Amino acid sequence: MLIFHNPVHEKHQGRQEMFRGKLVPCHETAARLEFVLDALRQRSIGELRTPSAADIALIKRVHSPRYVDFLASAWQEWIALDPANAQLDVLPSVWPVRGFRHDIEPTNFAARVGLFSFDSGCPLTAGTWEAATAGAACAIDAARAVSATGGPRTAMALTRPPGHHAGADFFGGYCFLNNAALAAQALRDAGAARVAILDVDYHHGNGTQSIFYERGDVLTVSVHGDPATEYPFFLGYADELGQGAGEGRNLNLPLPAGTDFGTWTQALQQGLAAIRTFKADAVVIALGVDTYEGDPISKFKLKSGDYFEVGRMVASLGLPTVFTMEGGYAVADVGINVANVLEGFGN
Ligand code: OKS
Ligand code: ZN
Repeated sequence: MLIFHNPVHEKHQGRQEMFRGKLVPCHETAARLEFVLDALRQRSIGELRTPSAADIALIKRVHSPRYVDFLASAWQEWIALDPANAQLDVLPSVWPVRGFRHDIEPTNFAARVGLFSFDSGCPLTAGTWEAATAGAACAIDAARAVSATGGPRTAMALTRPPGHHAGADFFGGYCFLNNAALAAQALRDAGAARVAILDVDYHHGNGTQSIFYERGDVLTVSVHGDPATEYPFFLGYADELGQGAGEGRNLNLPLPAGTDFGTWTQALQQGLAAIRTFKADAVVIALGVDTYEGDPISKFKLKSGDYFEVGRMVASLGLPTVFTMEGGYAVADVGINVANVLEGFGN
C-alpha cells in the first residue's frame, strides 16, 4: 500500500472556530496527522510517498473554477484589506440563505467568503490553499497509483485539511477541497467506469454527496450520525437517493448518537452490499475515525480494536481502493485507529 502524505499540511492551522456558542481552539490540528504518520512508521504499514504538483485542471472539473480561484486568492485579498489581518483567520459570518440572490457575486470580501462557505467553524488561513492543494494532489496521485497497470491495489491520501464536507463551490466542516471526490474523478479518468465512495466518517459527507448527486457513474454511500441531531444537519437523510442520472446512486445510512459497533457494522454491511450491487470497479473510502468512543465531538461507540474489523470488511470488496483521511479528533488515538484500519485491510 502506498501512503501519499501531505508534507505541507501544517501550513493550514486555524486558530479558532465557532463551536457551541463560542470561539474555541480548532479541533482539526496538525498533530492529528503526525500521530497517524508515527503509528504507520512504528508498525511499518505502507510505503510513504510525497505527492506531485496538484492537477488544477482536474480540481476545476470537480469544483467550480470560480470557487477554486477564490480559494487561491482569498488570503491575499484578506491581508490587502488590512495588514493586521495577517494575525487573524478568515472566518465566515454571513450567508445567502433562502430568499437571497444567488445569481450575483458581491465585491465585498466577507460577502464572498459567505457565498463560498456554509459554517463558521472552518477558518481559512495563510497556508490553507497550499495545504489543501497538496492534499488534493495526494488524493489524485493515490487514485492514479491504483489505476496504473502493475501498480499497487491500495493507496491512501494521508492529508489534512479533510475534504468530505467541501462541495463543488463551498468550504465548511474543516474542508476546502473534496479529496475523496477528486480521487473518484481521477479513478474515472483513468478508466474505471463505475466508482463507489464509501464514507465512514461520523459526519455525513454532504460535499461528496452533492458533487455526485446527479451522476450515475459514481455511487455515494455514507454511514453517519443522524443529521437531525448531528452536524451537518441539513443533508444526510435516508430519503436522499440521487437525482436524474444519479437516481438510486446515493445511499445514506444515518444512525442515532450512541450507536455501538454491532449496529454500526450492520449499516456498513448494507453499504458494502450496495457497492457490490452497483458493480463498482474501484472504491474510495472516506476514512474518518471520529466514530471512536473517545472522540470529543462525536457520539458513536467504536473501540480501537474494532477498526481492524472495519479494514477487513472494506477489504472484502476486493476492489482497487483509495483511502482519504477525514475526521477524528481524539488526537493521540487517531494514529492507532487509522493504523488499525489499514492493518485490518492488509497489503
Ligand atoms: C462546528 C462544526 C463542528 C463539526 C465539524 C465536523 C467536522 C468533521 N461549527 N467532519 O467529518 O469531522
Ligand atoms: Zn467527521
